[in-house]
Amino acid sequence: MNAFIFDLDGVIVDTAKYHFIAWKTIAETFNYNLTESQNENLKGVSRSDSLDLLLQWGKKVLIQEKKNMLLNQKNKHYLQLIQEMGSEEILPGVLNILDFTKNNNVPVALGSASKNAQLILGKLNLTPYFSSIVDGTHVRHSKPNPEVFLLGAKNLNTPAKSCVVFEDASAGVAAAKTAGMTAIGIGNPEELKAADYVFESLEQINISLLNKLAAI
Ligand code: B16
Ligand code: MG
Repeated sequence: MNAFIFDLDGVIVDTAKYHFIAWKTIAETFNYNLTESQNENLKGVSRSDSLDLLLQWGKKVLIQEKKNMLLNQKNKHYLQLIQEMGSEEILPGVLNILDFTKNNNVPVALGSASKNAQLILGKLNLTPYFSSIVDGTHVRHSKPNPEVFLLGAKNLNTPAKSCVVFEDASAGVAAAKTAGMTAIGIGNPEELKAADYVFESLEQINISLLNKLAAI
């Protein structure tokens, strides 16, 4: 039996739109106009690495104290934006796959860069599906480093080669492949070329592929 490891943002729920609003507001404080296409490059990237990228694009250098202030400001705004979020925001196909894991005893972990992952899973009423939640508060290195997925595999007592990762970011797919796992890319096949399979949405994954992926 294999184990499944899910990324959060972009796979289970589309929080990227809220991260975008919050980062755009921060960028405006140093007169940088963050576009939606630039925001694509922040997907799967940790909060502090995202700020460093924004500062680099805006050609701005700040001392750590000021950076910490902006990081707190960004997260406060983001938390306000997701306050009303509920299970209606779960992406199509997610519940079907999670029910499949429950009915077939497939071990499931979360592998997310977000420090708000536990809060978000709770808002979506999805926490009971996960035997292990590994998020930005548990790892030192962010994706493409495989740490987050390797820790998930360890918590599930499953060897890396028997783990299947569902990811929307190319850095996440790279992390899964470096870990020696099977990677399912969710999104644009051009951006997720390194994945073993790519689907536009989890909804497109049928039961025969689920059985194969879970090695049932
Ligand atoms: P937070 P994932 C990532 O989540 C997001 O894709 C990325 O845009 C965000 O900056 C990062 O989490 C950190 O989030 O500010 O909540 O700690 O895709 O790895 O689930
Ligand atoms: Mg993601």
